[in-house]
Amino acid sequence: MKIYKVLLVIFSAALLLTTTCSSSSEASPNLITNGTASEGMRGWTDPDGLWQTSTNYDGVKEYDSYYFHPRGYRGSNGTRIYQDVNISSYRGMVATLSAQNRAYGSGNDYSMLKIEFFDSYGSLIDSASSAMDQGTSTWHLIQVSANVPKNAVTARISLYSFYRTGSEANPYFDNVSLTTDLERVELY
Ligand SMILES: [Ca+2]
Ligand SMILES: [Ca+2]
Repeated sequence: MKIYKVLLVIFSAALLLTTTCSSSSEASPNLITNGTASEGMRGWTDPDGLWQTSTNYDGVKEYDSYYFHPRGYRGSNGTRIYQDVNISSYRGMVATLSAQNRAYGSGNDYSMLKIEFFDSYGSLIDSASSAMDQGTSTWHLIQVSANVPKNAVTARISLYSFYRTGSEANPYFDNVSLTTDLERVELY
């Protein structure tokens, strides 16, 4: 009789564990508005007024139809577009920001992704940046992961472009994604 009780306890524990894991470890949907550039600049703030969407700018072929890029920028401090995402439902989870990225040519201009977390007072409480991507002329994934702080309300998502060479800065971005999960996504 006792063995049944033990088995029942083990079975119940296993069931509870399975239920807990399957319900809470699911990644969130993509929290970015218009990450595909299919709706122009909708959802994005462009403080420098330099960014646009194109499909074949200066012969740069698309990744998936329209992409984001700055035009005519040559400053050394970088230009960015950003959007604010409500992250309050995902505190304590790992947020992963990713995008397809390329430059005009190899060794060309630099790209970077950044996540900034703000609390309910609008104060910056944490941030994380991807490695500065040294441009290649082929589309590839760049990404950064960060833990969502306990008191985070807003995640500000930025696509950065840094000028290095030529007549303008030429990083291109497409398929921007922000998802959250309990586990850190392996960086590669
Ligand atoms: Ca696109
Ligand atoms: Ca350039």
